[in-house]
Amino acid sequence: DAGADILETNTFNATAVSMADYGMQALAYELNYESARLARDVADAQSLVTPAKPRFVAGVLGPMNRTLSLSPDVNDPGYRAVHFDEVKDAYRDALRGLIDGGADIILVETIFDTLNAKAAIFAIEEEFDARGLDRDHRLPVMISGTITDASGRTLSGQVVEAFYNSVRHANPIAIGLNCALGARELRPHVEELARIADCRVSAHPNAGLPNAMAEYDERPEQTAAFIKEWAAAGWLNLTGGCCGTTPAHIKSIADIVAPFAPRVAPEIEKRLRLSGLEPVNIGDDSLFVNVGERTNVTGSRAFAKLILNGDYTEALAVARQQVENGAQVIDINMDEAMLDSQAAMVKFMNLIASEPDISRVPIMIDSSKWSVIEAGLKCAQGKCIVNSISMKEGVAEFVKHARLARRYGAAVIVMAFDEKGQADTYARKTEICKRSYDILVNEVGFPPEDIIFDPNIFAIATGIEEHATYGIDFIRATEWIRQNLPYAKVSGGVSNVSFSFRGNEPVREAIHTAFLYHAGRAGMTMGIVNAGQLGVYDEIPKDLLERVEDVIFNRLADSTERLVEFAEQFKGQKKELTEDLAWRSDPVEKRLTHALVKGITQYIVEDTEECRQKVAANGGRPINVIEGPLMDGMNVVGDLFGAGKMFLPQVVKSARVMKQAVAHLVPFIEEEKRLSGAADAKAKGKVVMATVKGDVHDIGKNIVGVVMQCNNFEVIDLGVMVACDKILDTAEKEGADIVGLSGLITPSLEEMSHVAKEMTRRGMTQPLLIGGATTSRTHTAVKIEPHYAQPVVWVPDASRAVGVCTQLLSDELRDDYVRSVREDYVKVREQHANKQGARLVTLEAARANACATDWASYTPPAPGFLGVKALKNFALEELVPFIDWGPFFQTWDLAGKYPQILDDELVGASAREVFAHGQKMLDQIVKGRWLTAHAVF
Ligand code: THG
Repeated sequence: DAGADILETNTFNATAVSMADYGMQALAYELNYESARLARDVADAQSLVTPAKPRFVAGVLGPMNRTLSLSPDVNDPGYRAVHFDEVKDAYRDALRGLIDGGADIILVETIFDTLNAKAAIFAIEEEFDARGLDRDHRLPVMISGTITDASGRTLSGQVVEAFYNSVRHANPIAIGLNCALGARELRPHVEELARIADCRVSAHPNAGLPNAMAEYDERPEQTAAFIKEWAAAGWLNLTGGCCGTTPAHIKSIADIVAPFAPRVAPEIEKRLRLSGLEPVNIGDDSLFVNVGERTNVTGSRAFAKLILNGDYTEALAVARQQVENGAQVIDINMDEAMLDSQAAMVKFMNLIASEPDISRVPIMIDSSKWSVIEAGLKCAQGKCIVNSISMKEGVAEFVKHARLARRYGAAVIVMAFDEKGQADTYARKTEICKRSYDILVNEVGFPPEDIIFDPNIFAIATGIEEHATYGIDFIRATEWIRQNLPYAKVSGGVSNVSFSFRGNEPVREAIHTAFLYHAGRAGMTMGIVNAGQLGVYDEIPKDLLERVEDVIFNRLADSTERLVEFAEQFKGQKKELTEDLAWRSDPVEKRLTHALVKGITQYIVEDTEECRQKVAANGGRPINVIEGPLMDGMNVVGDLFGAGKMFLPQVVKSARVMKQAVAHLVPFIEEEKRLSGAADAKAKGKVVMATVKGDVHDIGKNIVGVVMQCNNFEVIDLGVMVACDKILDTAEKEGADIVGLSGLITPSLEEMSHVAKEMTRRGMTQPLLIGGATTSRTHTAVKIEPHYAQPVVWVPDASRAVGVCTQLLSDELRDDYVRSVREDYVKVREQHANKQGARLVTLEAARANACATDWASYTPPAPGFLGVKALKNFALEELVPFIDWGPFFQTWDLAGKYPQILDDELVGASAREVFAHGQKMLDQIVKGRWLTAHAVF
């Protein structure tokens, strides 16, 4: 009725993975089937009414409550709560229901982790195949991601273009964005999609952000006004509404965009479009792309040793150095006889996913075993390169691997191998590449720009006659491929070429540099290289260069002998490895901040210890290190996150560094307690806390736990997804003094109200604390506190937890504090009720209600005087009663966090005192900012 062309099924979380929380996984198919059928009936009925405007059903596959790219455990970044195949199977089951129920379109939406979406795409391809739906009969697929951070990235850290590169293989009829922060914030990202997408572009935003009561205030005409601009700019083909939008919103949107022509997709150049967290697009105008070779157990003894010893922290440092040294892609290879290669690949890939400065770049998954490659592909949200496929086991295997690579959304390296073996001459190299190309492009339908040929770089200057032409044959084959196989790229393992000079690093470097210079000019797109060990062609000593090039081009009969002899003088020289360690000479406080911002754990224990000693030397206590420099560092992280300059995976890393620093200090804090005899004394109080049922978010809660323990509270943390009974049983059994509830998602608000009611029913007496990103003072006052007669307190962030608990458990402070909170909440409820009375009306209604004036029959009174009148000699105190402080306190959010300011301290205070107090409070808020980032979780 509102004018929508497409109806979405209400199946957002109807997958076995999500429904398992409720023991309803077996119902996933049925939920999808019935939902699609319902929408089908409505759409068909409406289509009969308006035959000129047929209505369609979009079967929705939502994002799930478990995510493949992020670890839910801060202490174990390699852990995953769910696996690719599980996610894929769950989507497939849901999809069957949607298709059987009559969906016209499959819509994968609200994607915050691209890897989940890739599993959905895989399931879609599988199901279409299973139903024998060929290219002309498959249902159209729409893909829609969501940008959740001010940083303009998905929750799992991808920028919009990287996201698009990761899902383009679905051949969607439309790519879009939905949900999240609302239309206002979405604008630049829709614009970006409109610029880069070669399919249609869609956007269905939320009605802005919810208010404190989890309700949406944005009115239909406001949402529509934003969308109108996008339609007018020619960015949109489809639009609509997500959370908080109503039929009235859909009507406003449909009406407002009706006059505008749909976007016309621009001509998008065929490029090899890869991605990590960021896109890497490689075309003819691109510079040579360095692929880091060091994360290869067969290519680096050092890396092999780290992996075999299970030292993954240092192994990650190798990957990071590759990126720092200029690798734009990293090659990962775990093929080693003494290793469970598949397990090592999965572990390393998952760890890399938690390292934003590594996973920024695309990954080349290198293995001679297909199963290892496939296991690696299941861990990457970005668009990877498979290294490699070839015809060595026949055409059937080659085609099968190519199809699978495509289904995972990866580009491929094709080695110049066939059933007879590896191509070693120019003729064999070109013949095999041509044959592979034709099969891939014509039979498999593989995009030619995603094919990267490797015409085999073999060692030169080996002294074996047949090897003399290896260098020049590779370069000539490269030239031929680039001229004859449109859009295909060329790569190679560069360090192979110099194997016969192993141990002579300067000469190897010169060979690599010269070889790359010439191969690059011939059209070599990328190379697997030691990124930190490439020189500058012009800086190779001329005499050495001449001998190197003699070998590469096979110019003289004795090229090899001449180079070998000349190379002798460079033996044993080593090149210094440089890592940027300038920050290590900064003062310790600055180093801590640097480590927190950059997420570097390497020196955190030694720096924390140095800081602890420094603080101790000045008479301070170990806790001061946490409350001072570490909190300051986290302030910086919070500020950067707030400003969109850091994104979630980076902040998670910071939290991990913070955790290690705190872990180092805890024994010192305990020792201090023991020495002061405090350990014998009773802990300040016992707090039972949990993330409520239905919610898995716990970073903020974990930080509250650490801070509380540092302050001598005993904390029993029940973890996440904790049922009400378990929380309250534990609180009773343990004789807890306080119960704390945490939650991030909106449904948790209701669960918290439920817990409050249960506490009343059980006749409990413990104060109840409420915290987490969607909780608010208003919600607590209006929806929770009325259900429980004992103290209920909203705790805005972890820095307040200690203060609140101390006051609640102190014999002297408790009564006053509880009274002030209560009075405050009464006031909040009154304000809220008043607001409810004054419901917003439509613009038309407001205009109709305009004040009718009658100027004709009105005679204004003459003013008492004319001109300027100066009021002088007023004391500030005299003015204070006339100032409305409300806006001041609201603007700075002082009223919520410091209710006592309004109530007690400043009654009768002078203006100067009010300002001084305000200044102090602002200071604390600024200091407290570090926690807002965590509260977001
Ligand atoms: N084509 C494709 N993939 C490949 C290769 C290729 N992957 C592996 C390899 N070849 C490319 N990678 C390397 C990595 C390291 C070295 C050579 C090639 C190397 N390593 C030193 C050595 O063996 O002397 C190791 C020294 C050390 O232990 O640090 O040279 O051709 N598609």
